[in-house]
Amino acid sequence: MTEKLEAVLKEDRVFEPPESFRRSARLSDPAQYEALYRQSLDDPEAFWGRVASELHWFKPWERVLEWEAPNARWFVGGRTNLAYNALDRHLAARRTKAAIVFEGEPGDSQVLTYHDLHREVSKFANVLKGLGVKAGDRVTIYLPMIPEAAVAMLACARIGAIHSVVFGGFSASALADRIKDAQASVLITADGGYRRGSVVPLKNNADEALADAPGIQSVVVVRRTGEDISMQPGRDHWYHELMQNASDVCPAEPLDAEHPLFILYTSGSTGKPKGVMHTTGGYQTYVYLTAQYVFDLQEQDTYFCTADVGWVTGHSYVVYGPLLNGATTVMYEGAPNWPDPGRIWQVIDKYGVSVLYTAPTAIRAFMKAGEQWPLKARLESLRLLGTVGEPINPEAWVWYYNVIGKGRCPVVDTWWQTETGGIMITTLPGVHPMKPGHAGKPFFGVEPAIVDASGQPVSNPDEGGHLIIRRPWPSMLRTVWGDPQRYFNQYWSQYPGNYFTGDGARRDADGYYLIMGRVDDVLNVSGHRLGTMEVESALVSHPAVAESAVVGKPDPVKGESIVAFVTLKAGRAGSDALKGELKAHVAKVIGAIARPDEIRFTDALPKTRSGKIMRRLLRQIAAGETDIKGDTSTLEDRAVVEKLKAGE
Ligand code: 6R9
Repeated sequence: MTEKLEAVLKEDRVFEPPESFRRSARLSDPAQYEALYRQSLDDPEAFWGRVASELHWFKPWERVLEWEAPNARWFVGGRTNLAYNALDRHLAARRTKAAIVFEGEPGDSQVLTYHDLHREVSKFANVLKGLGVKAGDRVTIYLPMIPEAAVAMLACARIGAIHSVVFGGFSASALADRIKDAQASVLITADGGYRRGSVVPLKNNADEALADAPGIQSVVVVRRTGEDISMQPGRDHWYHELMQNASDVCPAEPLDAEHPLFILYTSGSTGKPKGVMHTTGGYQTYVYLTAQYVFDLQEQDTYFCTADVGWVTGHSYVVYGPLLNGATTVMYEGAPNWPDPGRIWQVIDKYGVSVLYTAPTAIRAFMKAGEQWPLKARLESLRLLGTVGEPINPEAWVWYYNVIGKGRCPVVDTWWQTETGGIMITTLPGVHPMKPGHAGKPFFGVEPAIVDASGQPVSNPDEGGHLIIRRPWPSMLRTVWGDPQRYFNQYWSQYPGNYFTGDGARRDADGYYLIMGRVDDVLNVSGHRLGTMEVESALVSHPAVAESAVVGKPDPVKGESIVAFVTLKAGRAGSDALKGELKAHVAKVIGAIARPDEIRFTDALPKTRSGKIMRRLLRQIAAGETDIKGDTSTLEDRAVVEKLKAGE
């Protein structure tokens, strides 16, 4: 943790919110933040009740919160519908305003007004009903970043079906695992999607997955690339054909506030990815408010978040947060640097984007490609910049601020997780001075703390510890799908009554949080979470592999790269060809994002006497450190470490 920290701490400049921004910001006075924050902690029921009442409820709640750790219920007894709040609620004042502006990788584009989106969602909700989908049923969505992805999510929300979006970059077997775990009955996919000039064969992957996931009764296929694909009669249907005959009248279902909204799979330190479950009333209230204040959303904004809907950022801040606020959200299909590193800046100029939200790994890649690319664009529509997904190194922060924001756009460094549903720690753009590398202050209603292993708060400013959250917030995950025990063990057992984030952090004398990264066996590769165990079990499923241990290694662009130490079965010899084969095997089992960057063959792995792999040592070896620090007294065989260091 200390090495990571040193890199982060080099910058000590503080940047005030630019005056031109502050003048028209929703909040511009630190005293306003302090007063609202205090209210949100002193009387959370009054605070969140007030926010929720800005949305539509078919039936008012009886109690704002019922809390008995680890189970929270928000807006108890209330009935509402997120699709209604994101669409119908805006029709009177914003009917012809652009809701979704879509840019395809090949350069095609499409604009859906609130009226259009409301119609498409209503029709697709009727399509789902026609396929027998009922409230509470699970629908898996495996689509590229095209408007139909948002339509499908909102259509599920409209009828109370629970969506489970699976990132289009995941493999057939990862898709099959997620379909089976959720026991989904309908799959929505496309013939293909565009990525870096080639076609991702989504339907072929889906067919392969379905051979192993027979619970799916109907598949809806969006025609995107025109690929030749096979359609299984009776099971597979074209989206456009079903939509042609669907009625555009579908009243939003009045759902219980705690009705499940979605499941989203994410990696943990042990076992298979877990299905994080979010519910309706609290989630919509929290993402509505965070999108509004953190991005300072105003009527004339054009907002662009580059995340894929396959990740939580795509759920909360491509689709739900902006639409709940009646904003215009840009969806971009492909890679932001395809066909060249100027693409993202062109998209910003083309649509006049005013708020940009992206990941540090993308910023570092743009830095590496050179200033000439953004300098070719005007970028004058931008007024606010955001980052998410991993710690941002101050160098990248300052580049983003100067080269992209030209010193006139505040940068919000937003810390949150799949489990938290919405942004938890950030500066507010018109209010707080910015410190590069520090995420900033807790959002309204969030009470973080930094504790040592025994749960005692650390006593000094800038002292590192585990980041926990002391009380429930509206968009908190409610459970791990099908596994309440794992929900308890993972998040609530270490510090009873408190939510454990899995991150290390420190807080400075001004109350700014600095996130130091995961303290568990979760990697963060290009802002994507991956469990070391997932990659290890993919490797071990190859016939040549006896055992493997996977660790992260600091990487200047990706944040972390994946290094796999592998021991082979008797009679198998390591070779470059086998390294290539193992990398391809992992990509096939999980998806390209999990492909190891480096494979190292070894005779043995360093273990404790009780047989636990000592990853701490492997991390140091992977990083090329020669002087192995820390306690090695429990190591069973010191010679193993010497050999690994020597690269044998
Ligand atoms: C939203 C999202 C969550 C993990 C989280 C932390 C890391 C996210 C960060 C950050 C430092 C930030 N993380 N934002 N670290 N600064 N601004 O990314 O969700 O995919 O679940 O990842 O990402 O380690 O625990 P998710």
